[in-house]
Amino acid sequence: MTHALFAVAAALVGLMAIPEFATERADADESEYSACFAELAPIVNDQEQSDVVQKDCFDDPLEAEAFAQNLHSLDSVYVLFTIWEHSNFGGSSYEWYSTSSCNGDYGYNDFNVIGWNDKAGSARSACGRTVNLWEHTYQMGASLLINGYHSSLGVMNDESSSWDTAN
Ligand SMILES: [Ca+2]
Ligand SMILES: [Ca+2]
Repeated sequence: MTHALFAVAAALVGLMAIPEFATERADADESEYSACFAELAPIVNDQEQSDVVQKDCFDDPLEAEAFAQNLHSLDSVYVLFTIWEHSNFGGSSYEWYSTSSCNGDYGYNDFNVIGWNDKAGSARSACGRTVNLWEHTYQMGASLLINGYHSSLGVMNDESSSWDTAN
């Protein structure tokens, strides 16, 4: 093998090694990402929290975005409340919506159930609703009123454990 060919071969090995490493990293990050969309029924009578009518979760951001675009284009879908893992609406997300209307009482009592305890870093209420984001499960402890987009949660960052509609 000439020196020139050896150099080319060495360069190719180097080029092949780097993308492989990058792919492994991307896979590792991707497996931790999740975006969920859960349909809630309004709380009726003595119910403690909303029934979850259906839930769709994705670990691929592009699939999640495609699902969200379709979901949000439907006239019968009313997004209620969304939390994101990081500030500025970054990382994984969990969205709750209704298919009846923006009215009624809604809530979710325990973020442990969905792997979101003490995790959210930003939040958004929609449908003209104000939401209480609670420090503890079952609407206990301190609460932060969420009205529209909150790009950071201040003292409630990585502390929230439940939510319900405040008005
Ligand atoms: Ca967080
Ligand atoms: Ca908590």
